[in-house]
Amino acid sequence: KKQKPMLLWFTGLSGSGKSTIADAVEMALFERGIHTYLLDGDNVRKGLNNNLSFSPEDRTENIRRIAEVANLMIDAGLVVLASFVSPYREDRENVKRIVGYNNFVEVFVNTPIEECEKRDTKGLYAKARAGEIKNFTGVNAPYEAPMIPDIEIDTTVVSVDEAVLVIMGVIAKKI
Ligand code: GGZ
Repeated sequence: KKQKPMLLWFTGLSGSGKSTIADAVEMALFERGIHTYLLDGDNVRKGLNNNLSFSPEDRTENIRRIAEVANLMIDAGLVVLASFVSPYREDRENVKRIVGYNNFVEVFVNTPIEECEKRDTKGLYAKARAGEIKNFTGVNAPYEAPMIPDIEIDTTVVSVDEAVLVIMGVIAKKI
């Protein structure tokens, strides 16, 4: 059976668990023989977008380029997973417009900032609190939560495995 290409967009704070869940969903899709590509900060901000900062303008450009790349991958027939803070509602709306509303699933990883900050896997919250990083989302830069995400996950309530089941359930109907 031919797979339906689409974009699964994970948005949320640094440390919310976006990439962990996206990785796990990608594995579950792989097990079903579905061809995927995962876009995240590690493979995008180090290459294609290595000239972009975390200013509002550069974040908008970051997300725009990612949407255009995802759109090409959708053309190639892939299920694309994208894991980015993407803090601006307008930028996420633009992603939907670029790839087409029917190809877009928004997953809001809504882990409370207290938990993200407690994890602080990269020590970035501590640096931001110390004033060493300006424009850090949730500390001194805004995060505009989705109003009506397709899926919402709080990792203090739901395990990674449970999150995968929820997401697979939603996309199984579309794929
Ligand atoms: C937010 C930052 C910042 C600032 C560096 N604000 O936990 P991480 O480390 O791996 O994920 C964060 C990542 C965010 O990059 P994105 O491309 O997803 O951001 S956006 O969608 O807003 O363009 C964090 C790290 O980069 N990081 N500085 N100031 N996150």
